[in-house]
Amino acid sequence: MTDRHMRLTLTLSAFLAGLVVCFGLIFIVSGRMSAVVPQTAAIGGPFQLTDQDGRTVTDQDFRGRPFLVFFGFTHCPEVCPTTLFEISEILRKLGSDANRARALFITIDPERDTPAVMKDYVSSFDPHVTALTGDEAAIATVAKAYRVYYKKVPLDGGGYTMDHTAIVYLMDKEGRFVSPFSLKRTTDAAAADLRKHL
Ligand SMILES: [Cu+2]
Repeated sequence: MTDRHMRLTLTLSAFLAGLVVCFGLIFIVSGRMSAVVPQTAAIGGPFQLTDQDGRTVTDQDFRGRPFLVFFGFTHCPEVCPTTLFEISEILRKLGSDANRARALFITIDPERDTPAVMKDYVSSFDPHVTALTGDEAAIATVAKAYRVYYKKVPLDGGGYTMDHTAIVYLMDKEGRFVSPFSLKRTTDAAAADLRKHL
């Protein structure tokens, strides 16, 4: 092989390698898009639940306001209270604009989380947090709509705890899913993000 041939071969193989990388990337990107888009579009949906004052509430009651949605339970030792505390801080940062937003805390433990229990629990958090409960079927429906996993786990000493998805969802004014709402940032940054959707 002459030097010139050698160079040509090298150039050609570099070009081919480049092509493979390009197509590979397109494949990965398009593969991911098709996996992500239908899922995000399918998060959320209609629900009919009971708030902490015993009133029947549906998704339509939140139209016109962006809202955060978090599923949990009042007996949760750490994740739920921490998350609700952080959401409360964000709502407080919004000042009077918080009236134009909402945060929904939906129980995945309706057996223990009656409206009265929920009312007592959310009284420790920002007043713009609405606590929602319902019968087993209504909770199963809303959890499925938000693709939330939950499971009862028996405890050694009797009783039980709950395993559950701990994602905070951001929904826009029309009740459409925007994105997961990250709490792993400053309160200011999270409040600014929420404010964009008012
Ligand atoms: Cu929890």
